[in-house]
Amino acid sequence: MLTDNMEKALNKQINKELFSAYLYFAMAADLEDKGFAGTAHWMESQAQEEISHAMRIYNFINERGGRAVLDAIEKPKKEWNSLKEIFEEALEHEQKITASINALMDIAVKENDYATKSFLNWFVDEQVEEEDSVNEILDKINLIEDSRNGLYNLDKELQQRPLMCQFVPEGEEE
Ligand code: OFO
Repeated sequence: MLTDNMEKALNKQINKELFSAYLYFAMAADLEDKGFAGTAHWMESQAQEEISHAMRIYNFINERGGRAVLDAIEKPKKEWNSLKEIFEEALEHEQKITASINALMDIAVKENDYATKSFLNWFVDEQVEEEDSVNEILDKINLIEDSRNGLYNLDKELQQRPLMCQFVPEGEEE
């Protein structure tokens, strides 16, 4: 059984993961509008991953006999000034999510909730990856500066990231 405190904190994290998805979809839409189709694709994949993080927590709450409760999702920003600004903000956001996962872990440790601690370990590792992948792209953007060639190649590289799932509109299936 989850304590009320742990359950509430996990539910808040569902909302944060869904906001992450919202934020990355908003970034993808802005990137698409600015002509960075490959980078927009990378962000769409990132947004899908965030939904899967929310689902993981939702399933865990249910498995532990708790009650998943959904709250309103904050409205994300619509526009950014540059590619660099988008990735700087994404990194800042991931750092906040890392802090939030650490705070959840603190609760689990304080409450001697071994099952939640074990569940959260996956998220602790995932956050290292999340920050690292955004940081890596940011480093490349800083190296490229305003080189059109460099931006073109980076956009092509980011296009390679696979989506977690493909949504095929009804009637368009193969
Ligand atoms: Fe769910 O890791 Fe990003 O936010």
